[in-house]
Amino acid sequence: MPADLSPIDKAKFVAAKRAVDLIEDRMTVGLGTGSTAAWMVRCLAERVREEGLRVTGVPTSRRTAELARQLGVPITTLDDAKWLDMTIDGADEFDPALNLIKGGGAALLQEKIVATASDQMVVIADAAKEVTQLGAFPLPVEVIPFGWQTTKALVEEMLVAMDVMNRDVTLRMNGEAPLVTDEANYILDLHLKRIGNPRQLAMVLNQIPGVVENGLFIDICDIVVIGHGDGRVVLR
Ligand code: ABF
Repeated sequence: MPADLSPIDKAKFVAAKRAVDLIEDRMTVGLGTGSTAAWMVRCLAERVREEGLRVTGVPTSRRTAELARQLGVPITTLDDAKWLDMTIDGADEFDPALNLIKGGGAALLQEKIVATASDQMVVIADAAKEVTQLGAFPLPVEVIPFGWQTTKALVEEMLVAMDVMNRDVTLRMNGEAPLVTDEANYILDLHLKRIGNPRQLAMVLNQIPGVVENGLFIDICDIVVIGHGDGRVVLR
Protein backbone atom coordinates (compact mmCIF):
# COMPACT_ATOMS: atom_id res chain seq x y z
CA MET A 1 0.00 0.00 0.00
CA PRO A 2 1.41 3.45 -0.91
CA ALA A 3 2.70 5.31 2.12
CA ASP A 4 1.06 8.38 3.69
CA LEU A 5 -2.41 7.84 2.26
CA SER A 6 -5.19 9.90 3.83
CA PRO A 7 -7.95 7.74 5.41
CA ILE A 8 -10.26 8.36 2.43
CA ASP A 9 -7.55 7.42 -0.08
CA LYS A 10 -6.64 4.36 1.99
CA ALA A 11 -10.33 3.33 1.90
CA LYS A 12 -10.44 3.76 -1.88
CA PHE A 13 -7.11 1.95 -2.34
CA VAL A 14 -8.00 -1.13 -0.27
CA ALA A 15 -11.37 -1.46 -2.02
CA ALA A 16 -9.71 -1.13 -5.43
CA LYS A 17 -6.97 -3.65 -4.60
CA ARG A 18 -9.44 -6.21 -3.28
CA ALA A 19 -11.53 -5.91 -6.45
CA VAL A 20 -8.46 -6.29 -8.68
CA ASP A 21 -7.68 -9.54 -6.83
CA LEU A 22 -10.94 -10.90 -8.29
CA ILE A 23 -9.60 -10.56 -11.86
CA GLU A 24 -8.50 -13.85 -13.44
CA ASP A 25 -5.99 -14.41 -16.24
CA ARG A 26 -7.22 -13.63 -19.79
CA MET A 27 -10.26 -11.67 -18.55
CA THR A 28 -11.71 -8.68 -20.41
CA VAL A 29 -12.47 -6.05 -17.78
CA GLY A 30 -14.39 -2.78 -17.91
CA LEU A 31 -12.28 -0.02 -16.36
CA GLY A 32 -14.37 2.54 -14.48
CA THR A 33 -13.86 6.28 -14.05
CA GLY A 34 -13.20 8.39 -10.97
CA SER A 35 -10.57 8.48 -8.23
CA THR A 36 -11.40 5.05 -6.79
CA ALA A 37 -11.33 3.52 -10.27
CA ALA A 38 -7.96 5.19 -10.84
CA TRP A 39 -6.59 3.25 -7.85
CA MET A 40 -8.04 0.12 -9.47
CA VAL A 41 -6.18 0.79 -12.73
CA ARG A 42 -2.94 1.32 -10.79
CA CYS A 43 -3.41 -1.98 -8.89
CA LEU A 44 -4.26 -3.77 -12.13
CA ALA A 45 -1.15 -2.35 -13.81
CA GLU A 46 0.93 -3.77 -10.94
CA ARG A 47 -0.54 -7.25 -11.45
CA VAL A 48 0.18 -6.99 -15.18
CA ARG A 49 3.76 -5.91 -14.43
CA GLU A 50 4.54 -8.18 -11.45
CA GLU A 51 2.59 -11.32 -12.33
CA GLY A 52 2.36 -11.08 -16.10
CA LEU A 53 -1.45 -11.11 -15.74
CA ARG A 54 -3.00 -11.26 -19.22
CA VAL A 55 -5.97 -8.87 -19.16
CA THR A 56 -7.66 -6.57 -21.65
CA GLY A 57 -9.32 -3.43 -20.34
CA VAL A 58 -12.28 -1.56 -21.83
CA PRO A 59 -12.07 2.04 -20.54
CA THR A 60 -15.26 4.00 -19.69
CA SER A 61 -13.77 7.42 -20.42
CA ARG A 62 -10.92 9.10 -22.25
CA ARG A 63 -9.19 9.86 -18.96
CA THR A 64 -9.29 6.21 -17.87
CA ALA A 65 -8.00 5.15 -21.29
CA GLU A 66 -5.11 7.59 -20.93
CA LEU A 67 -4.26 6.34 -17.43
CA ALA A 68 -4.36 2.71 -18.58
CA ARG A 69 -2.07 3.50 -21.52
CA GLN A 70 0.38 5.37 -19.28
CA LEU A 71 0.52 2.45 -16.83
CA GLY A 72 0.77 -0.31 -19.43
CA VAL A 73 -2.66 -1.93 -19.05
CA PRO A 74 -3.66 -3.33 -22.47
CA ILE A 75 -6.95 -1.80 -23.65
CA THR A 76 -9.43 -2.28 -26.44
CA THR A 77 -12.79 -0.85 -27.44
CA LEU A 78 -16.20 -2.17 -26.46
CA ASP A 79 -16.91 -2.75 -30.16
CA ASP A 80 -13.89 -5.05 -30.38
CA ALA A 81 -14.53 -6.75 -27.00
CA LYS A 82 -18.30 -7.03 -27.58
CA TRP A 83 -18.86 -8.62 -24.11
CA LEU A 84 -16.84 -8.46 -20.89
CA ASP A 85 -16.15 -10.81 -18.00
CA MET A 86 -16.30 -8.05 -15.39
CA THR A 87 -16.52 -4.30 -14.92
CA ILE A 88 -14.96 -2.59 -11.89
CA ASP A 89 -16.14 0.97 -11.31
CA GLY A 90 -16.79 3.55 -8.64
CA ALA A 91 -20.08 5.06 -7.52
CA ASP A 92 -21.41 8.16 -5.83
CA GLU A 93 -23.98 6.31 -3.72
CA PHE A 94 -25.14 2.70 -3.24
CA ASP A 95 -28.24 1.54 -1.35
CA PRO A 96 -29.10 -1.79 0.37
CA ALA A 97 -30.39 -3.20 -2.95
CA LEU A 98 -27.04 -2.28 -4.57
CA ASN A 99 -28.75 0.29 -6.73
CA LEU A 100 -26.37 3.11 -7.52
CA ILE A 101 -26.10 6.75 -8.32
CA LYS A 102 -23.23 7.28 -10.72
CA GLY A 103 -22.15 10.15 -12.95
CA GLY A 104 -20.42 12.50 -10.55
CA GLY A 105 -17.48 12.04 -12.89
CA ALA A 106 -19.67 12.77 -15.96
CA ALA A 107 -18.88 9.37 -17.45
CA LEU A 108 -22.21 7.67 -16.67
CA LEU A 109 -23.16 6.93 -20.31
CA GLN A 110 -20.14 4.83 -21.24
CA GLU A 111 -20.03 3.43 -17.69
CA LYS A 112 -23.60 2.14 -17.90
CA ILE A 113 -23.12 0.68 -21.40
CA VAL A 114 -19.89 -1.10 -20.40
CA ALA A 115 -21.27 -2.32 -17.05
CA THR A 116 -24.39 -3.68 -18.76
CA ALA A 117 -22.22 -5.52 -21.31
CA SER A 118 -20.42 -7.40 -18.49
CA ASP A 119 -21.08 -10.75 -16.83
CA GLN A 120 -20.47 -9.08 -13.48
CA MET A 121 -20.31 -5.50 -12.18
CA VAL A 122 -18.12 -4.88 -9.16
CA VAL A 123 -18.42 -1.48 -7.50
CA ILE A 124 -15.54 -0.17 -5.42
CA ALA A 125 -16.36 2.50 -2.89
CA ASP A 126 -15.31 4.11 0.34
CA ALA A 127 -17.77 3.54 3.17
CA ALA A 128 -19.19 7.06 2.92
CA LYS A 129 -20.91 6.08 -0.34
CA GLU A 130 -23.26 3.69 1.48
CA VAL A 131 -26.76 5.17 2.00
CA THR A 132 -30.08 3.79 3.16
CA GLN A 133 -31.90 5.70 0.39
CA LEU A 134 -30.49 7.17 -2.82
CA GLY A 135 -30.77 10.86 -3.60
CA ALA A 136 -28.60 12.96 -1.32
CA PHE A 137 -26.07 13.01 -4.17
CA PRO A 138 -27.49 15.03 -7.08
CA LEU A 139 -28.67 12.61 -9.79
CA PRO A 140 -26.76 13.20 -13.06
CA VAL A 141 -28.80 13.00 -16.29
CA GLU A 142 -26.99 13.15 -19.65
CA VAL A 143 -28.84 15.19 -22.28
CA ILE A 144 -28.05 16.21 -25.85
CA PRO A 145 -27.09 19.88 -26.19
CA PHE A 146 -29.84 20.52 -28.78
CA GLY A 147 -32.77 22.14 -26.93
CA TRP A 148 -31.29 21.32 -23.51
CA GLN A 149 -33.36 24.06 -21.84
CA THR A 150 -36.55 22.45 -23.16
CA THR A 151 -35.32 19.07 -21.97
CA LYS A 152 -34.62 20.62 -18.55
CA ALA A 153 -38.17 22.04 -18.43
CA LEU A 154 -39.62 18.64 -19.37
CA VAL A 155 -37.59 16.98 -16.60
CA GLU A 156 -38.89 19.56 -14.10
CA GLU A 157 -42.47 18.99 -15.29
CA MET A 158 -42.01 15.24 -14.87
CA LEU A 159 -40.73 15.73 -11.32
CA VAL A 160 -43.82 17.80 -10.51
CA ALA A 161 -46.08 15.13 -12.04
CA MET A 162 -44.32 12.49 -9.91
CA ASP A 163 -44.92 14.61 -6.80
CA VAL A 164 -41.20 14.80 -6.13
CA MET A 165 -40.72 17.27 -3.27
CA ASN A 166 -37.28 18.67 -4.05
CA ARG A 167 -36.87 19.25 -7.75
CA ASP A 168 -34.04 21.71 -8.31
CA VAL A 169 -32.37 20.92 -11.67
CA THR A 170 -29.06 22.52 -12.67
CA LEU A 171 -26.88 22.41 -15.78
CA ARG A 172 -23.42 21.17 -14.83
CA MET A 173 -20.85 23.79 -15.69
CA ASN A 174 -17.13 23.62 -16.37
CA GLY A 175 -16.08 27.13 -15.43
CA GLU A 176 -18.12 29.60 -17.51
CA ALA A 177 -19.32 27.01 -20.06
CA PRO A 178 -21.48 23.88 -19.79
CA LEU A 179 -19.50 20.73 -19.02
CA VAL A 180 -19.26 18.59 -22.17
CA THR A 181 -19.06 14.80 -21.77
CA ASP A 182 -16.87 12.40 -23.80
CA GLU A 183 -19.93 11.88 -26.01
CA ALA A 184 -20.29 15.67 -26.49
CA ASN A 185 -23.42 15.88 -24.36
CA TYR A 186 -24.43 18.01 -21.36
CA ILE A 187 -25.23 16.91 -17.79
CA LEU A 188 -28.24 18.02 -15.76
CA ASP A 189 -27.94 17.44 -12.01
CA LEU A 190 -31.21 16.70 -10.21
CA HIS A 191 -31.01 17.81 -6.55
CA LEU A 192 -33.75 15.51 -5.25
CA LYS A 193 -32.39 14.89 -1.72
CA ARG A 194 -34.15 11.50 -1.63
CA ILE A 195 -35.45 9.13 -4.30
CA GLY A 196 -38.45 7.08 -3.19
CA ASN A 197 -38.65 4.83 -6.25
CA PRO A 198 -35.33 4.73 -8.16
CA ARG A 199 -36.51 2.07 -10.61
CA GLN A 200 -39.57 4.11 -11.66
CA LEU A 201 -37.59 7.36 -11.86
CA ALA A 202 -34.91 5.73 -14.02
CA MET A 203 -37.53 4.48 -16.49
CA VAL A 204 -39.49 7.73 -16.69
CA LEU A 205 -36.39 9.91 -17.12
CA ASN A 206 -35.24 8.00 -20.20
CA GLN A 207 -38.62 8.52 -21.90
CA ILE A 208 -38.09 12.28 -22.02
CA PRO A 209 -36.95 13.47 -25.49
CA GLY A 210 -33.41 14.82 -25.24
CA VAL A 211 -32.43 12.63 -22.31
CA VAL A 212 -29.69 10.19 -23.31
CA GLU A 213 -29.16 8.32 -20.03
CA ASN A 214 -29.41 8.81 -16.27
CA GLY A 215 -27.11 7.97 -13.41
CA LEU A 216 -29.41 5.47 -11.68
CA PHE A 217 -27.92 1.96 -12.04
CA ILE A 218 -30.75 -0.43 -11.20
CA ASP A 219 -30.10 -4.22 -11.09
CA ILE A 220 -26.66 -3.77 -12.65
CA CYS A 221 -24.30 -3.97 -9.69
CA ASP A 222 -23.53 -7.49 -8.39
CA ILE A 223 -21.00 -6.80 -5.64
CA VAL A 224 -19.88 -3.72 -3.73
CA VAL A 225 -16.37 -3.79 -2.27
CA ILE A 226 -16.40 -1.28 0.56
CA GLY A 227 -13.12 0.19 1.80
CA HIS A 228 -12.67 1.75 5.25
CA GLY A 229 -10.12 4.32 6.37
CA ASP A 230 -8.56 1.81 8.81
CA GLY A 231 -7.79 -0.56 5.94
CA ARG A 232 -10.75 -2.92 6.46
CA VAL A 233 -12.62 -4.21 3.39
CA VAL A 234 -16.21 -5.50 3.40
CA LEU A 235 -18.00 -7.13 0.48
CA ARG A 236 -21.78 -6.63 0.03
C1 ABF B 1 -17.41 7.19 -11.41
O1 ABF B 1 -16.92 7.15 -10.14
C2 ABF B 1 -18.65 7.97 -11.39
O2 ABF B 1 -19.76 7.33 -11.90
C3 ABF B 1 -18.84 8.25 -9.97
O3 ABF B 1 -19.43 9.48 -9.95
C4 ABF B 1 -17.44 8.28 -9.52
C5 ABF B 1 -17.13 8.24 -8.08
O4 ABF B 1 -15.92 8.91 -8.01
P1 ABF B 1 -14.87 8.68 -6.89
O5 ABF B 1 -14.43 7.25 -7.00
O6 ABF B 1 -13.82 9.64 -7.26
O7 ABF B 1 -15.56 8.95 -5.59
O8 ABF B 1 -17.62 5.92 -11.84
